[in-house]
Amino acid sequence: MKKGDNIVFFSGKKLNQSLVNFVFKVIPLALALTFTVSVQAELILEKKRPNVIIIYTDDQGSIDMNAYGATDLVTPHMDSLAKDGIRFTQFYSAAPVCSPSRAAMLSGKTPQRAGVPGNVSSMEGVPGMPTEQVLMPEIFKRAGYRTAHIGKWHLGYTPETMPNGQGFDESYGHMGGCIDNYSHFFYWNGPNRHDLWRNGSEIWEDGQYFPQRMAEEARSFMEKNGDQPFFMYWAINLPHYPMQGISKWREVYRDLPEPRRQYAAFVSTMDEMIGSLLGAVDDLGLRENTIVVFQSDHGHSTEVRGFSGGGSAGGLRGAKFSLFEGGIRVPALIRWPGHIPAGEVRDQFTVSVDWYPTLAELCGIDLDQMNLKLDGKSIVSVLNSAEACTPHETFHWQSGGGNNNPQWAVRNGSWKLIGNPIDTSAPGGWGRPGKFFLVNLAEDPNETTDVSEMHPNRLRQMVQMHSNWIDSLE
Ligand SMILES: [Ca+2]
Repeated sequence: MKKGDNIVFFSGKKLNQSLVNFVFKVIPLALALTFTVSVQAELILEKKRPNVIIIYTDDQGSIDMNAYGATDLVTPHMDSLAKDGIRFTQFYSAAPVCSPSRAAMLSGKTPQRAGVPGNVSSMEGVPGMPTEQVLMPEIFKRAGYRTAHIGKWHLGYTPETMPNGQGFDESYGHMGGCIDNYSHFFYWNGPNRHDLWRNGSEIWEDGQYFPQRMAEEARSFMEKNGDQPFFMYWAINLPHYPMQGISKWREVYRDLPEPRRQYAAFVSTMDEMIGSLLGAVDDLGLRENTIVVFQSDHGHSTEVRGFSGGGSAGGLRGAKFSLFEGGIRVPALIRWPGHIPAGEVRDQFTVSVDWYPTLAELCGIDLDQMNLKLDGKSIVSVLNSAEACTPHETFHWQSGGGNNNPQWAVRNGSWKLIGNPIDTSAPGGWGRPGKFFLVNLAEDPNETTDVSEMHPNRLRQMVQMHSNWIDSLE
């Protein structure tokens, strides 16, 4: 029944009894039925809305998974996501370090526009991600989802910038950059302090293995919320140092050389925890109606706390902190059985900021009226076809250094220019190879040779692109 029908009936001057009956009995009944049907339809629609799980790993190298080419690691559960979903080969993090990478993914904006250009403090009482940003959990919450943060945060350590202040209904984990996985004390510098929280209150779980606890929390959240669509951000703090893999995996890798041995044990421990989560998804009958996204926050670490690097970017140059490919090109996967292709590979240029509009589109959440000004673009067309165009002709990065010669990069098509490059994978210590590093990735994917002197016009053009982008931020 159309809305206008009522007006026609009520505007009639002579109403006979059957018409009166129709107006006062049939219409209300029809309206009531319509209402019931539409409410039921809404409930059904709501039930059918897919759940979202984002598994965001920490300092996992570009190829540290069998599906990406590692031959010395055991990673069946991560590989299963590639087998049952889509694997990306040119997927970038928006930053080569923890906080800005997370801020960009959760806000759909470059770290500069999200207000988190560098790592935020791991000290209680210091704010992080500006609260005026509308994060992905906030838009899912508005759409009727139950939202959870599990694991690492590293985006602010004040009540309003901790997860419950930024759109998460539930939060379990640590607020700073890294912890010891048994004592849950901050593991970077002193003063040594405890860092484990549930919904904004400090909790103590002395001696309990944090990776296992995260997997249990994830299962328990899904058990409680299986009837309502949920959005879960599992910021798993592995394989970030300290390297604390379980003894079973340390034994498996005992013959690998250091530091790969300890890193490998931690990667397989992480894989086992991911397997536990995926098992819970299956046990609860949620497999078909749950989108699982997987991504590393940036490249592997070559810091001394990680034994100067057990991770691998394969042939790619660079690591964590570097804008060479090994710092920002990351393993990334998405699975949604029956809805997106299984076992396929996508080579298009895609970026972590794309998850926000992509997941919103897949879940039927309309962002058009929200004036969000995202840098991310929906990659639903890329999911559907290996032939679809990349939505990013150009993307920009800037990292570290403040206003004093920060490292920056711009990729335009297959060309990439890095300004003030830092090579954190250089043998013998971190290197600074010149002022500019220009490369055509189609010809030199491992960024072996700077060709800026051979292509002065392109160099000039791309420096200008960067400068225009910086101007656009102000
Ligand atoms: Ca990290």
